[in-house]
Amino acid sequence: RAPFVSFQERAKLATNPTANKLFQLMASKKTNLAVAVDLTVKQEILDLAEKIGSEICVLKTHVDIVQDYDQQFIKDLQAIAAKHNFLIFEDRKFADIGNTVKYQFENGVYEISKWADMVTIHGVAGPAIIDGFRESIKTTGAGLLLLAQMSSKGSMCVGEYTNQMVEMGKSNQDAVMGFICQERLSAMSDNFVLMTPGVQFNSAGDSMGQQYNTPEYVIKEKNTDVIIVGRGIYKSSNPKEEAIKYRTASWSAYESKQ
Ligand code: S5P
Repeated sequence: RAPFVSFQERAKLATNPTANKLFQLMASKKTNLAVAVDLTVKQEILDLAEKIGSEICVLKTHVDIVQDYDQQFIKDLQAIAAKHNFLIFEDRKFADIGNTVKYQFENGVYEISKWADMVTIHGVAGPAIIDGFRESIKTTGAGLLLLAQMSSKGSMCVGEYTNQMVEMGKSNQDAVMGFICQERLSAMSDNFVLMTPGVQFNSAGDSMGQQYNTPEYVIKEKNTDVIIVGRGIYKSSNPKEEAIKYRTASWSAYESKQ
């Protein structure tokens, strides 16, 4: 396994401002738990964010599933993020040509570029997709997360495609803050944040292809940095208590690597 480098040290190596911010935040708040809040009513998202905000480093959204989305929702979410000190990750999975993703990022109903600290990107269209983000992230310092691997069954983000995504990140280190992946590959240098979805304590998967691993397995065995937990927390009858369990498990797994 690659030698252990602490989040404090990784912050110094970071080449993207949001990667730097997130490494520092994780080190000071002592949490490497990100929560995927895939709820469809804005008040439910805000209530959950308020409940679990103290436990997390990142809150991940899919704003296009929110039925009553408006700009006030974002203002409220940002206020909770500031109060509890976490970053906002819009999991938009942009995948088109540079010119189109520029519109999708900056315009439309959501105006994602105005508020997201980080967004996800697929590489199917080739590296020039990153040019669609350059102008607006120059002012906001937002980070791009490249989908190098996926958690779902039969994912085609494997092999040479995965290697190419890592190369795309390395050639665009100013804009790219890290990867969504299932394992640390030797080519993934320490300046990148590695975030892993498909995490749950007690489930093998769902009926639509999702596959799960435990926090310990992902952070310790697969050596990534951040776990992304969705249904394991937001579907729980006590999300706060559950978030504390995931936070504790993933933080001790991180500390055990020292
Ligand atoms: O490979 C991936 C990448 C992502 S970003 N697999 C995923 O599941 N995700 C996202 O992580 C997915 O869109 C969802 O928001 C979250 C996982 O949710 P859960 O309920 O299965 O934990």
